[in-house]
Amino acid sequence: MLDHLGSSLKDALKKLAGKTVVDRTAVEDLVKDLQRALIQADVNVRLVMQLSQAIKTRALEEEPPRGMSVREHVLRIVYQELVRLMGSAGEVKLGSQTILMAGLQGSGKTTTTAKLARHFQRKGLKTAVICADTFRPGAYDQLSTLCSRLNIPCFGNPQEKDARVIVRDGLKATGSAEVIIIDTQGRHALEDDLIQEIIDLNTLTGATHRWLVLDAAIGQKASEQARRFHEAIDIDGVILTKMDGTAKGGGALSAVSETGSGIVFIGSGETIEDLERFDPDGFISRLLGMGDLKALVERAQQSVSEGEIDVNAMMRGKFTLRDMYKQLEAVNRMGPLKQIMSMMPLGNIELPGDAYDMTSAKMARYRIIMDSMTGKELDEPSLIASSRIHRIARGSGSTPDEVRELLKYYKNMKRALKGVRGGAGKFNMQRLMKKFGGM
Ligand SMILES: Nc1nc2c(ncn2[C@@H]2O[C@H](COP(=O)(O)OP(=O)(O)OP(=O)(O)O)[C@@H](O)[C@H]2O)c(=O)[nH]1
Ligand SMILES: [Mg+2]
Repeated sequence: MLDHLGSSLKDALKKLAGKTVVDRTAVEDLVKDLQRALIQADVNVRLVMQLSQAIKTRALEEEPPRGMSVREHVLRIVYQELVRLMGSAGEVKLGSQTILMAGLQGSGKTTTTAKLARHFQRKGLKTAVICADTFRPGAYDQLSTLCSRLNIPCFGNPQEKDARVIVRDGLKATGSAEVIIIDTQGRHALEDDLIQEIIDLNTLTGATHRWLVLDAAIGQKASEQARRFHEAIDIDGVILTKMDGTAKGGGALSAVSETGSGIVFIGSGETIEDLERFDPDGFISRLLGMGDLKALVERAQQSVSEGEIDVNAMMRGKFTLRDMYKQLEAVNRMGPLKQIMSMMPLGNIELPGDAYDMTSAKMARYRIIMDSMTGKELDEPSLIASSRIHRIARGSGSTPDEVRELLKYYKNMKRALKGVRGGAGKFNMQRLMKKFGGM
């Protein structure tokens, strides 16, 4: 996500870290580097100027808090101002609500509607969706296919040409749901009848939230869209999609300031699970390579609660074949390992290269092999000597070499995960926080 911006910001900070004294020239250099990085990422120039002015003034005028070096002081200011640039996170409550989705064609409304439904369903809320898109052929099928996989009711009527009628009927049909999400049509450009329709739907539903879905790749044009939709229906939250695929999310990021509302979620991939609650602190920490422990822990907890994987135990250093088995199963749910690991503090862990690009075929193979192991072997992999390897190979219809390969993969994983632990053999929170806070 915004890899290029991340690495140029990191470079700018590294440069500062390498300087013997942090004086006016050093601050000015840093500010110039930051400006260049942000403008390249398509962040609105006016915002960049505001930000760099604020950093410069604060860095040169504010006294560093006691016990903090000038360098740390400047880094902290950069961090704080970048967080401020993102705006605060938009509010998401866990209660009864109706959410109206707005956005241009292809921005990701339908996908995000399903992702959101999944999000609220996970939180234990009874959720339903309405397809009010009468423009796109197959709109109802697209949404209802996504929803049926999740067992989420989806109301629609492909024969009806008036979205207002569909929504009126839909509200009746989905009345018992706590969360109702309404997917609407998109057009190439902002046409007046599209705007009028969304105004009508807003009035009709008395929507609790009006969320604007913006494709992160559209750059500066995002501002105009955001402004038009905001004027029409008073947007109170923005969802940035396709943050996984773009180098220039800065344009969309800047557009958020047009609505005066915060970013509520970020879409970071095509699967239903690729939706993250936006958190400005975490977002900037990650961008700057400080890792975002919070997001990791949240994600990890989510999967634990579904009986999947205990990342905390893993971090305490306990990692058996059984854990690996669960881990392989959880990878699908949690997203690619690489993405999970990018949320961890920088430099804390180095996974073996092949851990990242394990194919799903191989993952399935490994699971079959592990299915032929006994419970005891899964819990105590050291038991698995040559004769057991042959037995497992026979039982799973694989070769002894394949079993050895799996064991080798396991050992590599285990060794790599040890890197996360502190010196005392326990997961050392203090050390981690020091790394985290000390940048
Ligand atoms: N990589 C990536 N792709 C996404 C994301 N969100 C949506 N997409 C893809 O973007 C394309 C368009 O998504 P839709 O959800 O159909 O967009 P829409 O706004 O409903 O489009 P219309 O109904 O035609 O207005 C699809 O191929 C999605 O899979 C995301 O966060 N990351
Ligand atoms: Mg759609």
